[in-house]
Amino acid sequence: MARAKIALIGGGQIGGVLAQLCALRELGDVVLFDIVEGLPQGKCLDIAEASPVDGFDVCLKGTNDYKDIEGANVVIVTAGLPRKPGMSRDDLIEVNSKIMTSVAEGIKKYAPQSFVIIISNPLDAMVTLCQKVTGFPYERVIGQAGVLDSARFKAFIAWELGVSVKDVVAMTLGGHGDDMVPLVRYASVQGIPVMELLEQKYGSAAKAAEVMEAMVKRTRGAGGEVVALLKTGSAFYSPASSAIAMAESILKDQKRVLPSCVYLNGEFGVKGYFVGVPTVLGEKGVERILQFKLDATEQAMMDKSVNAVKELVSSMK
Ligand code: A3D
Repeated sequence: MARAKIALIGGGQIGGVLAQLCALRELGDVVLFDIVEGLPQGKCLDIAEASPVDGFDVCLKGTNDYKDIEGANVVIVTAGLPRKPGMSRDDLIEVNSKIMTSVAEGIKKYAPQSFVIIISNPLDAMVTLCQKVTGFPYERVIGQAGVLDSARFKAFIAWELGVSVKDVVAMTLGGHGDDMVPLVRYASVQGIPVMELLEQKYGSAAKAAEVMEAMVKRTRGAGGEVVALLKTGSAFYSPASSAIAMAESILKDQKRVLPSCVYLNGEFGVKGYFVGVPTVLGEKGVERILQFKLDATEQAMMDKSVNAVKELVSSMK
């Protein structure tokens, strides 16, 4: 059976880690595209020369020609500028919209059957734009944000409670901005509510709420925390890992439940916008959106986050 083909558009910080993860996990052959000559070729050669050490059998090709992505099963897009300290994701909209338009045209022409996972910011707007330009069915154009935002939330909970990250279940909904919605009520350690464990640790509900509030705040600002430390760009290891989990679920038909930025047609009270919600990702792309009831506070936070997405999208027009 032929190996899957994964096209990575953007060979910068995230693109390079994506290529390496695809190779290490033998997810498929990799084509890394960038407009900068030599950059994708150099990164692919570098990763390929580690193959005898790491023991992976996949082909890696760096390119500046869209033709090379022909026949890709999955395309992951990171083309675009990242944030620098003091910038919001939304500040990137003008320049990254132009880049995304050209990228989407390339994907439409050379990989018309592919599943597309967007990482470029501002995420919710870039997914919207990519779907519009490609005209691909909604189940084939999705954005990575929720897997990472949820991973950050899970990591903070695990560190706070001194338990393995593997045993924490937690999720964020909404847009990939400061108004994202970390779901406290459903956060658990193997089903045991996190709030109950925090209350045991600190001896009062008030202190538990305070500690959780700090974790929610840190989750919302986690991207900015990394930007402030790096100074020259934004997070790249964790966004790459997150998109790989989505690609793997599609390529291997795992049907994992992963929060993804997808087109909503009435789900969670949202119609006509791409917003982060729990989805089942499998061989057909977005196979299902898992709906559940939000309480009044959660719904209010979701509405606020969705309004921010609407404003962002309308600023693109
Ligand atoms: P960076 O290292 O600058 O890589 C971007 C690459 O895009 C560069 O190599 C550019 O040469 C390339 N590029 C520019 N224009 C084009 C074009 N027209 N066609 C193809 N390639 C082009 O950035 P990065 O990898 O750190 O980040 C990439 C994007 O991901 C940025 O927009 C970030 O803001 C975004 N990002 C998203 C998340 C999410 O969780 C959603 C997290 C972190 C970063």
